[in-house]
Amino acid sequence: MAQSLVFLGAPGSGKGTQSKLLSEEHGFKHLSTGDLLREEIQKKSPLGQRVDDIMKQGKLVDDATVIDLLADRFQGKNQKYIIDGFPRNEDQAKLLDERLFKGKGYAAVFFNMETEELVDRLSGRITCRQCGAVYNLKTMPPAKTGVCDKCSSQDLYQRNDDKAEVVSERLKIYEENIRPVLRYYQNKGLLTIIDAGQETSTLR
Ligand code: G5P
Ligand code: MG
Repeated sequence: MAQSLVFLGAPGSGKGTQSKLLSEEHGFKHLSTGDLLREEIQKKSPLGQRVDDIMKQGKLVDDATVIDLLADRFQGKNQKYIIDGFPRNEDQAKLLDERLFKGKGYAAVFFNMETEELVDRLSGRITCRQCGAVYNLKTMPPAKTGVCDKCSSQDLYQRNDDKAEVVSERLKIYEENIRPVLRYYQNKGLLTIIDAGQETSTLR
């Protein structure tokens, strides 16, 4: 199978933005566990109703639910993937290897950056509800205010977990869990660390 990528990093570190750029240019299939969960909430599916409150509070959804959601989108062994937002803890890293990447080549990329700037980025993020394009009101606004550059929808919204109090909970949970995940990939020789505190196009 072609080499897939696992994107690790704090909320707001640019995982989604870089996933979209790389998928468009290099043929990866982008699977964001956050996006998949938000789709379920938007559809008001039983799973969506179950996770809505958990996500509003910035807490993690249980491992089994998220790996099942991801496994449902895996299609065939010749596709290369960017897995964005999974794993969040060591158990999830093991599940990914056992269930989806068994014997397959991949690399883990850690988006490293300072917390202060993350809060600033998240407070300015807006997302298109129709196509998922991500903007930043301060640094990367759409060309026409309130209109998506990609699909012309006027449905640009602020995620409800980007409120200041929820962002601090998300960052706390991230800090509590990230080290064992990095160690897991470092021990396997699969970890690359990038400086995510720069302007957008650098990873490309
Ligand atoms: P998500 O949806 O995975 P997070 O918290 O991991 O949420 P988030 O917030 O989506 O990550 P990101 O994708 O890393 O951040 O960042 P982004 O959207 O690309 O960029 C953020 C902002 O910065 C944007 O405004 C963008 O324009 C700007 N920006 C991007 N790159 C740059 C740059 O290079 N320079 C500058 N200056 N700006 C830039 O997860 C949400 C929830 O879902 C559940 C949890 O409840 C979680 O809280 N969940 C899981 N639960 C359990 N297990 C899992 N594996 C789960 N995955 C999701
Ligand atoms: Mg994201």
